[in-house]
Amino acid sequence: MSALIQAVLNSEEKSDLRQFVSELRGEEQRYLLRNDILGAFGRYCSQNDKPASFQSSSSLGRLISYTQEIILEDESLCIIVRPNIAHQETYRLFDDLAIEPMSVQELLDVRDRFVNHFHPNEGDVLEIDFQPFYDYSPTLRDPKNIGKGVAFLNRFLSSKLFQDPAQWLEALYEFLNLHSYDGTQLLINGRIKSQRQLSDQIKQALNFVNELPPEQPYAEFRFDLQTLGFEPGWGNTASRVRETLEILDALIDSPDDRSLDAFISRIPMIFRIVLVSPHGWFGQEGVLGRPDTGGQVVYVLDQARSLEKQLQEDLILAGLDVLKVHPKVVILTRLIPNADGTLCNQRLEKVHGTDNAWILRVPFREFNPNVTNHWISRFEIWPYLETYVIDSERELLAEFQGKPDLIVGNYSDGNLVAFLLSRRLQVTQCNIAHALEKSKYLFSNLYWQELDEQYHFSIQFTADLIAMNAANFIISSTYQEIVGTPDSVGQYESYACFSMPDLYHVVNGIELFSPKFNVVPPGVNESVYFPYSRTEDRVPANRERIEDLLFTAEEPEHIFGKLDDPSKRPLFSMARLDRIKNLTGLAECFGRSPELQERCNLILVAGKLRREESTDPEEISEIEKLYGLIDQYNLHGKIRWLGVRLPKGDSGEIYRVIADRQGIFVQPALFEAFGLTILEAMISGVPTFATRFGGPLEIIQDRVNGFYINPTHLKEMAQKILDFVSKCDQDPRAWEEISKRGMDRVYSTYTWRIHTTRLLSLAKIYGFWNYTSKEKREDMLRYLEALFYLIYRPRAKALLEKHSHR
Ligand code: UDP
Ligand code: LCN
Repeated sequence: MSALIQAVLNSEEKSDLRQFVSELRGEEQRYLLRNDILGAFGRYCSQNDKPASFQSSSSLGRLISYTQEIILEDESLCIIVRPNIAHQETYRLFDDLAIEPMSVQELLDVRDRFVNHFHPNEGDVLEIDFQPFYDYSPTLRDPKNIGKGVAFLNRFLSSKLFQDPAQWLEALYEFLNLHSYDGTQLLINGRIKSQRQLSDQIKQALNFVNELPPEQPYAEFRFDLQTLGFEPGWGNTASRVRETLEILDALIDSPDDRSLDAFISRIPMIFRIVLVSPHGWFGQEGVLGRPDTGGQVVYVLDQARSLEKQLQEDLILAGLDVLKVHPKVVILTRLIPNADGTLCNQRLEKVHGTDNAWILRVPFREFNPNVTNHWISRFEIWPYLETYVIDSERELLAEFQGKPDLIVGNYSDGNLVAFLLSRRLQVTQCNIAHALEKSKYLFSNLYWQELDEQYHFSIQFTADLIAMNAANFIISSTYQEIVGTPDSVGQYESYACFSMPDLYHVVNGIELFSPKFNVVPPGVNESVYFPYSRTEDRVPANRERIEDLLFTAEEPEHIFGKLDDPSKRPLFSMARLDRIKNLTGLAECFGRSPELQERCNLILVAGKLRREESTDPEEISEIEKLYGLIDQYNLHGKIRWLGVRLPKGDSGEIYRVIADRQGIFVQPALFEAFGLTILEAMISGVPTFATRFGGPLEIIQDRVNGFYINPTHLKEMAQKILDFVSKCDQDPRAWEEISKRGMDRVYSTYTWRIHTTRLLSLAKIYGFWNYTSKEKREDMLRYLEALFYLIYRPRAKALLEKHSHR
């Protein structure tokens, strides 16, 4: 029984609990979420003249603050408490305050009953449970270590493996034997015939390289090493080869997890990488800001560039230039025949600024050309993915002239494709969620039947469950993406247990304590986004053009609004016109605050200006809402709204121009998984106010290098911005200080170099453990395939049938 509940029941606060419950019963709402619960308790406290300390620190107050949900039923209520991160308990509380714990199954039945989808006399629904598959793999204990999976895995598995030296040496020997590039053997050759010989030969090789000048290039002693049994891959100079051999020697004689990590991270195992991102407009120009096309495209392109560079550097360091190795990164996306002026109908496109990174576009099979010739929303593309995998596999094998070494999926569709491809090709699978849709839409699972017509969540959530469990490893941008914060549930956590009424119950959807999770945040393209103060790297003509575009140019085709006083401090925001991005909330906050309007102009770069130009229902409704707010609060003369697609360079200069005018960036999303615009604004030197719901909570440290805002409290949000503006008006150093600290934050923590070094090391280490521990995952993978064929596929087929009538 929860200590929190026990404390209330054992004290005089028991009567408060009784009264609070009876007041809840008097209200109409039967399903209360955390905000509703806190609101109701606040009202209870003020109506009953409770001191502030009661609300915050009484036993009942603490219980309430940990309560995520309350569902009221006729005879009792169901209370879901989350006393710790990633840990949830459910109780049934009767009116006489008798209390009993509830099982996950009972909770899911209650939820179904709430939406009138509980039919006990018609049999049970399918229960999906992954727990048995995780029972025999290691799990972390302490929630604070969630997201640091690889360090744990290394410690755990190596301690097991090192206990049996003979097995360990055999595993190491076999692993070293595995590596080759285009048919050329790497690391060790047939002259080393056993693990015992390996150890002897290493000592001989060390004696040999110890005699060489440290900087002597590998090419000059390659064949001497070959005679001793060593092929390329140990280093590019005598000193590098020596270091690598020494680490291996230590690993053989006295193994420990750190040297294992260091050794695996430096050996060449990865040459060809696929980054899968099927949906949206994936391109390098003219695509950003369209529905579904935002940060993910920016992320994957920057990641591809950075990975290619890192692979090149690593392979040179490993001495592989003697073999003329050319690492290759392929971004696999969808070819869209009707490309609306973009290059999305081009099969192959080189990624700018790289030697060998490419966008490979494979079309969906035609089915109904009225659909498949055009952009298809991410919510609708499910029917096309299975055949897309078959076609893509063929194209990838041709493109690489062989198999890739790593497949990285992006978002629900890309992760599903990565799963199917990895399964066919037997390659390590990494997942990146970017944003899991489930927690973005309130009650998206419970009301899936009502929402399915528009969103098809029944397919998407099934795909998510399959892909996240199949992945060898998952990288997340933040810790809270996995398990949330003390008071909010994480995105992955929301898959742990949920009901899809009439379809299935998920009693254990993902093991959050699995070492497969690793937090590896993205970076920002530093040649596009850099501090406004680096004037030597800025082009004055561009700056003037962007100033004109933002504040004065009259282009009714793309720009709405003429500023009465363009010299006022700009409040700037840039985002897709999604409901969740909540630019309309920012406009309303501005509209309701005459003081803000007095001191600032609002500048928005977002979506399109005309509803007729959009095919996306959410975008259309946001366009209408924005015009409505401009009229309602008479914001004419105080707002500019640019419906433009900016070339990449311009989008960097925009932030810098805002910084030149000591402006502010506001990111008002109702929820933001990560938020690349926040990094872009901060690195440019623009003080940033960002939503406290989601990733920004980890990027920004409130009042140190930026500010949190609560976009559901418009008055408080306006006040927080206003306070800062007033402070800066009095003393411009206040602006400069936050501006500088924002830049420092990004440079110290969010760079692509940090990201890719980490990603490649993870890929190698998980690859090593998958091979060495011969992890038995086949049972889980078979179960996942069953879900794919029995749930995913028929639903995707039904959607295809609907598409055939369009
Ligand atoms: N972006 C843009 N033009 C727009 C809207 C967005 O160039 O009209 C870019 C923005 O600079 C950022 C990305 O799209 O690089 C949006 O990424 P973020 O992570 O902030 O949000 P997402 O759109 O992925 O939800
Ligand atoms: C998707 C989102 O919604 C953003 O929050 C992220 O920044 C972006 O993807 C890149 O991961």
